[in-house]
Amino acid sequence: MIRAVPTIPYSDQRPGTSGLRKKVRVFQQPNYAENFIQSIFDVIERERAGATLVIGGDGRFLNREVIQIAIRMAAAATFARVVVGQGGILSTPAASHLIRRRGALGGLILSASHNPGGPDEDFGIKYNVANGGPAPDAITDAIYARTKAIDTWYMEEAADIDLDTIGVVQVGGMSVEVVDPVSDYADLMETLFDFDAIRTAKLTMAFDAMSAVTGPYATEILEGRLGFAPGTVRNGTPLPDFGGHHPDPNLVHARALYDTMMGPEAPDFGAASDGDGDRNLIIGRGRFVTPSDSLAMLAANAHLAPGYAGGLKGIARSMPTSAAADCVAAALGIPAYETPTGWKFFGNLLDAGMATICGEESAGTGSNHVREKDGLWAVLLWLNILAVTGKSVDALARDHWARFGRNYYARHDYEGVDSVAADALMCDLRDRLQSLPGTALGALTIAQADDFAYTDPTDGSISANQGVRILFEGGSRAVFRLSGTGTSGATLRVYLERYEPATGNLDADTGAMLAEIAQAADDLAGIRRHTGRAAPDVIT
Ligand code: VG1
Ligand code: CO
Repeated sequence: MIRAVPTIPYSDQRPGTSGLRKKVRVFQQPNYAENFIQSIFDVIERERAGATLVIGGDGRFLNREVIQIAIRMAAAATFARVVVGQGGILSTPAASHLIRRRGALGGLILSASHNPGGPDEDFGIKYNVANGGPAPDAITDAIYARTKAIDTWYMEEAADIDLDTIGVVQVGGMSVEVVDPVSDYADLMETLFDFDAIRTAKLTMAFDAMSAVTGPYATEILEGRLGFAPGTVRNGTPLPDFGGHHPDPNLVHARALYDTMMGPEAPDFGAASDGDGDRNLIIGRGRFVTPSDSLAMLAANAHLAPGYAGGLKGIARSMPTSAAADCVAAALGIPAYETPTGWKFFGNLLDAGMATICGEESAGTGSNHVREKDGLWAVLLWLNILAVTGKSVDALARDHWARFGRNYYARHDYEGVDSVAADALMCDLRDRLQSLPGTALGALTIAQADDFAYTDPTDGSISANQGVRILFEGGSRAVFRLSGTGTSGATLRVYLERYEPATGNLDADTGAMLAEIAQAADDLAGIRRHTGRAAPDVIT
């Protein structure tokens, strides 16, 4: 029996950089999750009959409840089959893989990624399409439009299913298949990387799963299939509140790992992943590798792994990501693409075979094996490269810089800023763009200033207003944009980059190398004047 439930629209269901993210309390309002899910189903109304839908999440607070709702609604929406991870668990890259493998129409990924979880923290819903990647703007815009008009949602009158037992059950006319969330994904990794070489190299490692979704995947692959010592995976059990921490693998929130890797007992390799398993933090013994550098180093060495032995078609990076990967692309004689922030912009390039490896400065790296960034994939590619070359992370980084030069890089985040003040700062900058070239700020001179706009080379779609770029003479850069994943106030992100050629100073302190640009960025944008903040909350 299908029940039609009358509802009224919410005005705040616009998907951001990566789906709809709100406080749990917002999602707990009557009909809130239902309205959004029904809006997704309404947008795909013509394709959904008889189709397969993948559902899974990162295990955070509210995950199971929303999965049960989504299953009942999918049955009413005439899907033929739902594939759901056991316990409601699927990492974002594993969900992407499952969508592709099962030929699903799409998937619902329940996560707020690196944002904290728990009754007073964040939840999120993201729709991915048939290629396994996040829905492109045209679809998220249509979903948002639908949320503003919705008046009814539909569900099959059925009880909750048992999410913990692998097998198939019926909900109305639809079958629900509860699957092992790890095995398909782990098998895929074995096809890409030389597990024997990694095993034989006898590397030591610490992996911090941050009490988030990667725990079961990392335990199976690293300790199970690759033979790393028990205990290599730390915080390996997904918890609804991530143990009260931010599951954000950066130098602030993964501080314990950083301290281990800088200490006397450091293993060869350290890594961490985020709430939903799509980000990675890479730290060698005594050497932190910025995500932008990691992208470049992985791209330069990817051919050492079996999955990429044939070489790369192209490298894509988001605009705020440093240009280190562009240097590698130039050396390899392959194209480099610069896209707006968010993985949804890589999908078309990957589908068209134009790019093989993609990355973002926010600790996201991935390839054409799925259509999401993939934390463990990056870790395994690093391990494969270390095993084959016999080099340490530090040596590999130094060799890379000696060949390509070094892009000193940092991101300064000002979190929970008053939205009106943040908008005013950005408007103010945008208004002055045309008059900025030629302006001197200390020793720096502005060569070019613009608001980044991207034209997708495969379908010609245009995404404008993707961040203000201030390019200085000599190749240094400051970029300003507002986050599209936060749930309270605004987060201002300021990205700072300075290129030092191979003949330059390759082993300097990043903060010192960027101090002049940071000062220029503050002077130019009036960060203190607009936000009242004297310093960033987080530097990554
Ligand atoms: C941030 C990152 C972006 C990333 C996005 C989703 O977006 O900057 O690079 O793709 O999070 O990552 P924003 O709009 O807050 O800057 V995840 O791991 O949170 O799904
Ligand atoms: Co994530």
